[in-house]
Amino acid sequence: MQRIYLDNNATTIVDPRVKEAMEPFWCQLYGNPNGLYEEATEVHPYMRLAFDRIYAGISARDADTVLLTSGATESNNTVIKSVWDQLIRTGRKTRIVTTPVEHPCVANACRWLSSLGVSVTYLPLNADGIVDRDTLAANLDDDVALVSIMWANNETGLVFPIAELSGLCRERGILFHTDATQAIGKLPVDIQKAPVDFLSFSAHKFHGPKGVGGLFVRDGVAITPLFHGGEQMGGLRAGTINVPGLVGMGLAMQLAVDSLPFEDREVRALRDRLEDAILAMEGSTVLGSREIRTPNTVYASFGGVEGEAMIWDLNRQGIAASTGSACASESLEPNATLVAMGVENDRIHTGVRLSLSRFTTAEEIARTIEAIKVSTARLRTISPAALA
Ligand code: C6P
Repeated sequence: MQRIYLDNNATTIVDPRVKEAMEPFWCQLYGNPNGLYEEATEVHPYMRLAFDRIYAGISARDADTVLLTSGATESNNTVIKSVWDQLIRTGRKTRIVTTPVEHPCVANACRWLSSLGVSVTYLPLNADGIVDRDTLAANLDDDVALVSIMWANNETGLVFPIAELSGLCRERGILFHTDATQAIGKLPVDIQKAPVDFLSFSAHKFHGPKGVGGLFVRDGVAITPLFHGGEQMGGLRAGTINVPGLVGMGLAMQLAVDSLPFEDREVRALRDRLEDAILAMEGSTVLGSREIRTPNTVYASFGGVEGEAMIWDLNRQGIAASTGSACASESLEPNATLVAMGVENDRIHTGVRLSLSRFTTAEEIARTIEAIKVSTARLRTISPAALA
């Protein structure tokens, strides 16, 4: 049985063109780029090309900085701890403003700062499940060091109005960070239109390799390194540069941007077909309006069917999906995103995240729809909470 992969918000298949582009950097072009000999310098043009592709992908300017990191977790930690070091520890500001639906690498970094006595404000979500301009405006004052709001949520796919929110912070002179991990490759990400100061991303979410990501830092914004060590990245991110990862991420970024029209048309159409079929099933609901969601994501609830049971049953039928964030899949706590969105208790454990990619086919979606019907029917006959 050919398996169907529908957990693309957790990670994606590496595009074969990206794999091929990385190939020479294992056994041929393996020099440490900080060396002074030919094996080192011969990788420089490939690194430059990769950085050019990354800068172009988010419309960064030459004077801006993009740090190569190990992924969005590191990028997000760098921003939050750097702002603490620069503005809060020094007594210039006291507060961080964020949302209750950030990925754990933002949420737990903020929690750690709270344990040090930093005040963290969690903005309430509006009826659409996002933060609006007025809510942010009402929570800003001169004490705010940083606003950190994700571009798109990894579980629901809901998209936050980052251009508007970052524009507001720019007007007030407050630093703005966005975790764009789930936005790159799904939506246009243009930091000339959205005046953010920091932006994080991870290559493996857009058909690049795992363990490599980036942090955009706007020109003129100071940053304290998370890692102390060598002089790589101008001393802002020490550690030997992951050349294969950088080369792979550069091409993956370019392909992701080139694929945006396809994502918006074809992937969205498949997602909508899946979503329409789910909504036509008795007792099923979908979280958040599809107009403000990433085109690849649907977070569905099959009334009376435990999300985890559904995942196991779909897995038996050859389909990979999740109940939410992969890194929280072993947690027994109720899903924080759903709690923040005010989802009723009896629905909180019934969520299933289905996330497509540009590699998902119409035939796979047709098979998934049939499999969901089979799983729901089977599980409702054995679940005590099932609908009558
Ligand atoms: N979300 C998910 O299943 P790393 O692991 O550092 O490459 O990316 C972390 C990360 C940061 N921000 C957002 C919005 C994310 O979605 C992720 C990864 C996966 O939803 C794995 S937990």
